Amino acid sequence: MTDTTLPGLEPAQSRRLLEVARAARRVTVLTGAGMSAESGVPTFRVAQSGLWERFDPTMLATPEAWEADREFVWAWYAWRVGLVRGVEPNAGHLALARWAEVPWPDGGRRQLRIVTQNVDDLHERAGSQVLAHLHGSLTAFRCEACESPYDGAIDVPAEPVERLPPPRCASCGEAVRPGVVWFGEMLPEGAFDVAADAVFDSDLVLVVGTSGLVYPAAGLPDLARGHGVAVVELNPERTEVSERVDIAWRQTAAGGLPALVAALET
Ligand code: BV8
Repeated sequence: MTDTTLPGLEPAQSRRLLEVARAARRVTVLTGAGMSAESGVPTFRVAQSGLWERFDPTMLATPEAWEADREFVWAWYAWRVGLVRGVEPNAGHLALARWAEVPWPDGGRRQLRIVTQNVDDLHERAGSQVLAHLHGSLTAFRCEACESPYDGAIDVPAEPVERLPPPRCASCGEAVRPGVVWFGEMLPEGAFDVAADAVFDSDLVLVVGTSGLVYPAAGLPDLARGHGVAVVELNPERTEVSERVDIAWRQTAAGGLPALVAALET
């Protein structure tokens, strides 16, 4: 095993992280918007591009905004659907998919579980399974009234438009809404419990690309740490969780994860 120094870490921290990662048979990765940033998907903290730059996403991603103006909020989601369809998983997503395949010294399998706050499908398109989409998914739509799943076409305008009528439910005729969790809404049934069980049952929790501001997701690293699990943050910036992790790795997802997995593969 070559003594690799991971980009963005001091040699001693790099050795420590590699030691923990090599010994970790059960790894849970908690990802936020920064995981998809290098694919070209804007994070929540960075001003949305173009038409939406003057709107605060945390004000748009609410039941109140939807009730107030469905066509305005639907246009934002249709734009995001088009954006995600037009990008690819980045090297960080692909590295996580490879990590799951790195054999355990006795030839067994490592267990890599992904819990994401992201509503895109880039982990899945990179070949990973996602244990929990804590905040729902941009690829799932349902009737706002009878909750029938909607699997019809989602028309994405060629150019961003400020208003777009949402599709209507085939069963009851009411408006179709995105299958995401808005601020003030409960998480999908059981999602948080599944995520908490995963961090409790881990040798290593890696927190990638989240500002750690949105609860209850932001409480998962503390749960891990309180349970004696090693917690590492991978984020180019300091965040709300930085003081509460064992190693704060100031690197990007696509910069750090491929280097870490390559070191595990040697
Ligand atoms: C809940 C889906 C129980 C939608 C999202 C008052 C009333 C009601 C609730 C609350 C309240 N006060 C507080 C709450 C709780 C609230 C909350 O936490 N609010 C915050 C703002 C204080 N939470 C909720 O409402 C949750 N539900 O609590 O239910 C309940 C119910 C009713 C009443 C009481 C309690 C539901 C929250 C889910 C919201 N939905 N998304 C959509 O996408 O449209 S949240 C959305 O924003 C994302 O999913 C994500 O979770 C969050 C953004 O956070 P991040 O992912 O961290 O992204 P961010 O942009 O912030 O940061 C990016 C990071 O990446 C940065 O650190 C950056 O440095 C880093 N980065 C950048 N580039 C890279 C990088 N890292 C690595 N590599 C790079 N290249």
